[in-house]
Amino acid sequence: MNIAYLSIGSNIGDRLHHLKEAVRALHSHEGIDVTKISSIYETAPVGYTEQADFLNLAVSIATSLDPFELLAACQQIENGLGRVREIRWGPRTVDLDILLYNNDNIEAENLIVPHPRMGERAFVLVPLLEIAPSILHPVTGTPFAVEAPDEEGVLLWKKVKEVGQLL
Ligand code: A4P
Ligand code: MG
Repeated sequence: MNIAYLSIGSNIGDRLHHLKEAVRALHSHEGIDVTKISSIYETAPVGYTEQADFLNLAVSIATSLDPFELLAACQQIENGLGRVREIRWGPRTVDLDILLYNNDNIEAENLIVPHPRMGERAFVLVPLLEIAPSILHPVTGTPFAVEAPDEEGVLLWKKVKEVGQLL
């Protein structure tokens, strides 16, 4: 079994509903078990800033899927929840990114793992470190550090303690 960490975000419509639907869809996939879930954070948009605040969370999964199958499953879930790709880094009903997959270092055209921008994004790291506080970067072997998360606009929005709360 493989262990992967995913980041999930939404900033359109009923954001909590979209996160729940994404977690449910992951969990109901026969090759995926959602094993840990972070609290939900409200986060200021990064990259393209003329858009609404996001809700973000992180999950840990146990999966029999290889990384490319997992990417396809994530994209299927995004599409199923009505995601339309218009602006890069722009508004989205739901976005599922693969942060880490075991200790793999993948540099394919359609998949880069560890996620290339995760180390500098508090909206990714604050939820991730909540469920995996001692995790190390698979390539550098160093811990991930969040600098001044509050100043980067990441606020606890809903405390979540177990996966069942979002199913
Ligand atoms: N891709 C490559 N590596 C991966 C990976 N590890 N996980 C490819 C998932 N996808 C990966 O992604 C574009 C392409 O990335 C995919 O076709 C896939 O083959 P996308 O989801 O279609 O587009 P995107 O999400 O707009 O682009 P990207 O580059 O994934 O954006 P980011 O870096 O994920 O940023 N601000 C806040 N506060 N919260 C957010 O959640 N999200 C973004 C998106 C920007 N600002 C945000 C947030
Ligand atoms: Mg994405």
